[in-house]
Amino acid sequence: MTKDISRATALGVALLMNQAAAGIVDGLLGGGSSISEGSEGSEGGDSISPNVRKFQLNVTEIQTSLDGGDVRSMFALNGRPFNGADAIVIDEGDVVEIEYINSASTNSTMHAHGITQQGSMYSDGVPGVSQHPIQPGQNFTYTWQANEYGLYWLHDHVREEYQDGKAMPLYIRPKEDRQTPFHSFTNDSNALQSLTKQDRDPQIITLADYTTLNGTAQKTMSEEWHSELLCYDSILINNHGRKNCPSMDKLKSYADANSNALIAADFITAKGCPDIKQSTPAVPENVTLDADIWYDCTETNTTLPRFEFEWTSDGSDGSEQWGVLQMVSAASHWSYIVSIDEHPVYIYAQDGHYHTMPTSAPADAFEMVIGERLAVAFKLHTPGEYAVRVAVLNAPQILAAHATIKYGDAETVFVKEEGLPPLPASIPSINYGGGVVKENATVVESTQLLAYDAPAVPKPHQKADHTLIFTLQYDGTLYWGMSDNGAYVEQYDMAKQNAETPALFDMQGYLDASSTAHYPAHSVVDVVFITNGTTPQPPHPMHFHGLHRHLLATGTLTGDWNYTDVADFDAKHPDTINWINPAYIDTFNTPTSMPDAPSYLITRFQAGDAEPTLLHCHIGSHKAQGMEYLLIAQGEQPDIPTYYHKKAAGEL
Ligand SMILES: [Cu+2]
Repeated sequence: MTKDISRATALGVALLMNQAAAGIVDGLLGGGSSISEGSEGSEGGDSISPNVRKFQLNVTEIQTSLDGGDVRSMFALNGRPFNGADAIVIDEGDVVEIEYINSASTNSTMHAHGITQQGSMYSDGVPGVSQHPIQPGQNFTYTWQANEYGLYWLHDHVREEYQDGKAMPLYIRPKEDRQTPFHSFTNDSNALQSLTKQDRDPQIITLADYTTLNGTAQKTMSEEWHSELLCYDSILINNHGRKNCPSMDKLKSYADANSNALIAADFITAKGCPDIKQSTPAVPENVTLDADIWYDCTETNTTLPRFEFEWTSDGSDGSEQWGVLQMVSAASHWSYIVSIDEHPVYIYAQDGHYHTMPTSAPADAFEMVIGERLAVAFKLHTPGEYAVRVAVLNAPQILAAHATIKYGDAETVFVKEEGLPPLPASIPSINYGGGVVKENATVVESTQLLAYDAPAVPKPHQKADHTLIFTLQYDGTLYWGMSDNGAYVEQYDMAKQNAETPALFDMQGYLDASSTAHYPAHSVVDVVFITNGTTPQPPHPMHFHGLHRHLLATGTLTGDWNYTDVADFDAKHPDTINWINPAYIDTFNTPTSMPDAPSYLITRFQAGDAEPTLLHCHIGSHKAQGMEYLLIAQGEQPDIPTYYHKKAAGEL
């Protein structure tokens, strides 16, 4: 299967390169806010003559505010930060060409998060791995074939600047003959039709944490504070932010209920943040903490995003009507818990693949971690408007954002609580502190979904061809690392981003480099994450570039990881590993660890062709401090088009 995909991709690229050579590149730069697109090829493209979809993304710098607060510097894609949260929408099978034009003052790259890039790793957008950083005034054209479907996320991969505006969603509409899992929660023909239609043209929600400090300033300030930034201003929902300021009494009660040890009622600020001078011993006495960043809350009054759904009948004929939302977490730091008042959801896709729920019960709330994409379906029952709540989950900050869903033409009654926006008078399942308030609520975590159309797990109950045990560790207040050799805190050398020759163009030369592991192409590889150490650790959203992987098991250990390999673990803990239909994803959230309770998470996959791929924690500050590793599948590499060789050699 991998070989077929490679061939199709190579064909698509060859086609594209021929057209480029013939000067048929007709995508024009957008004058303002929209993406410019050119298109070529046959209708309903297939692997022989795919549609070629061309886009240009021009990066500039602007001054703006996305939450009604102070204006800050941001990057804009075609005139708007995050391209206004508007997605590039293509069809499964299309060849996509994205010309990334860097008109900003810092270098960058564009990674298509979740796209497997089999046979096209030269378009993975990782500095020092698949290309050089794109310098100001330069451009770079990414080309790949959409062999996947579902929701993805384009984002910069240099430093921490994706959070400053250089990111946006990308949606691949599934082929019409794709089997969907909708029948697992409804048999109603009207519902099935509507779900299929909405899945092809979904409403997309992008979530992100937002602050007036840009990524680079955050890093500089962190070193001065001896603490990461643990205090964001707002959560963006499709670029709409609102600075909320609940009463101190409320904030204190949420802090008490929050399980994170870094926040408590004794030292919470009006912004819902820890007063790190009291909570974190490493913070120097004499350091100045900016009041706007850590303490003072100034409520803003921006409008709430509203997502409307079709409501055509009064339901008296018994036919069902449903809503669908596709969501991506584009956050840089926090995990979220999400809930729609009075509308339990069936999560049916995760990281671009159809999945099913862990049990037959719908979720009153669900977790979303950085880089994760989820699709949710919910039954419409009583016309009206309902609050959508997004809260930071078990982190050292109390913060939430709101949107609404609406269907039918009933007039909405709004109620306003101190420091919050006027919200529909709907009944919540979660509160502002991320706590569950509905009785007997079902909450689904990111690691619990089951694959619906993934490939079978290779070598069930057997040892993989290659096992990598990664220890995720923490060193002091600021430094994170990971290693596959038991060494304490290996940190990825960020100077590699500017390496003379990116790894893709000298794989042999990188085999023995620091923060690098390798295995044979096409071999079955287990990656086990162990989170331990004397300091409690938060969950780490570990993201694999390249192929998706099966999530075999995750949990807490009573002692060290004392197993020779995953087959040994399986033998000693029968029925712990799901060999049948585990989640098939690209972002794996490791469980919280405590000093006496390390956590583990086991992944397996069958490697593709020879290629270098990155593995990293997606928390911006963890990645920036070195929580990153290079994985090399060794063997004969697929061909790389001349354009990318020339780019790597600095000849273009
Ligand atoms: Cu991390």
